[in-house]
Amino acid sequence: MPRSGSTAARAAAVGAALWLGACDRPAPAAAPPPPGASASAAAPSASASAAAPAAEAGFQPTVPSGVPAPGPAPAGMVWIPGGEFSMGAGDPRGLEHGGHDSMADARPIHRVAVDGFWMDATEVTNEQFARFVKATGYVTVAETKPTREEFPEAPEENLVAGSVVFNPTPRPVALDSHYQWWTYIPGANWRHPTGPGSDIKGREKYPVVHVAYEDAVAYATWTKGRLPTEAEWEFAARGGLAGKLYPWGDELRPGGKWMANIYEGRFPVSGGDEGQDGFAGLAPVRRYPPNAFGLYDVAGNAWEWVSDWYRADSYAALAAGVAKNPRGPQDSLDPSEPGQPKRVHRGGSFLCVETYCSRYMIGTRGKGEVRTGSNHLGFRCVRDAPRS
Ligand SMILES: [Ca+2]
Ligand SMILES: [Cu+2]
Repeated sequence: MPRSGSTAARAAAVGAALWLGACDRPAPAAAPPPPGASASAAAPSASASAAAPAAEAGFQPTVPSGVPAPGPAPAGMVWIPGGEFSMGAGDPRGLEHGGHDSMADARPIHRVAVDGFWMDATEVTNEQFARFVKATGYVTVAETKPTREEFPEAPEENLVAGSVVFNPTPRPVALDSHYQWWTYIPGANWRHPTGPGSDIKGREKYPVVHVAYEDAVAYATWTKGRLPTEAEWEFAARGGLAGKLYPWGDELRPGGKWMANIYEGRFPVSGGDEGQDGFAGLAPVRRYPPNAFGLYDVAGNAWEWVSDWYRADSYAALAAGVAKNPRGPQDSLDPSEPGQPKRVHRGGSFLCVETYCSRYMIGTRGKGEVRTGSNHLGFRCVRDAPRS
């Protein structure tokens, strides 16, 4: 059965649907599909899984450019030298902690070259985002009343500003419908991560969440930066290693040490997140070791928007040769929800767990509808080096 990667959506505002999120997979064919889902997308794809390549097949060495940093690092950023690398993920099923998803959208593994750039060492934090809002008066999508134009069929009472929040289930459930643990909460937004009763006092160093794609772009533009492309993100996250499952190597817990904030325990049950990695729920940035480029939390904690449109088949177009600074496809197509414009999410989150979603693995891909934020989705920015 195909499974999608990414978080549930804002259309829940209208009581119509909750788009699949970065970690979520479509319901089995027997269950009523969300509006807009195509029947073919829910059909089993046994042949695809049987043909899936072995996990490490197709990776060739990473060749960093060797281009030194062009100057002192902008505040909070690290230099990513660029170079050539193999992008994508093998089929992790059968591997320890590999989960149940073939990750077919991350193949073929293909060769990519990217130029060097500066990148935020961490996900953008609440304190950073607050500075932006203070300086500009910017209002995020989640803080804005959904319009009649956007949701022509919605009952008036459902047109209320809010966002999608992970809401643990009271008891164990079958992992067949994301509606069970994602809820559209009126009043949830970056200042109120789990709803009106919550705030970000004491959470200054936590990643900002509940940002839509356009919110992330607005922030990035204000900092004179931009969002990374998917290829830049993956080159950076791999830290110069080639074909590894994680930013640090092939073991989830090298020497027993936790390297990322993911989910341990029974998903998605209330109290199920055991927090063995140090955190149940979101963590402040910089609590786990950085990768070799100095980037923190590129696996786990919060998903990150990147600038590419999501298509399940976008890597197929890059199978031959070396793609130079690829910027992704011209349009979006998630076969599970073909009507929804989606951009790619990367890195996984504190909710990733092998029983449901193993996208803490570095080459894997998530995606989300562009106007939908959630409390496990953030971003980081990059900045181009001055042309020499
Ligand atoms: Ca955790
Ligand atoms: Cu996940």
